[in-house]
Amino acid sequence: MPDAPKPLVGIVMGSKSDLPVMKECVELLKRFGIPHEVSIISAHRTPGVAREYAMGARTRGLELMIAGAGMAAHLPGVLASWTTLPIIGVPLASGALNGVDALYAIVQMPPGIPVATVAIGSAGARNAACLAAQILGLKHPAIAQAYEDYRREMAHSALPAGTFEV
Ligand code: RP5
Repeated sequence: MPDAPKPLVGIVMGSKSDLPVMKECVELLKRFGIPHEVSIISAHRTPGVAREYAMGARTRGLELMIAGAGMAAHLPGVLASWTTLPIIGVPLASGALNGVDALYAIVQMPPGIPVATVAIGSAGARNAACLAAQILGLKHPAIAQAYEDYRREMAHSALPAGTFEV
């Protein structure tokens, strides 16, 4: 049996409670045929693991990381501080502020260490996979094609089948 392709994307989330939403990101990456790995790493509960993971990512062949977190949501920024790979941050609605806290924490990175921030929750999780496909598609033609197919299918499903009365 041939070896599984090496992951290009590392999906990281702060808690297993983030998994139901981040699964939507994983499903889309699968659809685009993007090899990936999924980890649960907390920037505040396991900061050493977060550092090791980000520092070793490029050497292990990852080309970008997607990080989902809720509440103070420092995980994407912490990963970004330990690597020069692009980081996509997904704010999750897990606290009393419904994800607005996480959105601000992730999007408001000081200059020099960006995190490409997508929408709160499930729309963001899916858009993180789309953005990853767009970035990786610059180098990997099969991924660019898979994403174009997805966009075409989306356009078709938005078209009405015929005339209809409202
Ligand atoms: C963050 O705190 C996680 O990303 C999660 O969204 C939130 C709550 O974590 P749990 O208390 O459910 O583990 O670190």
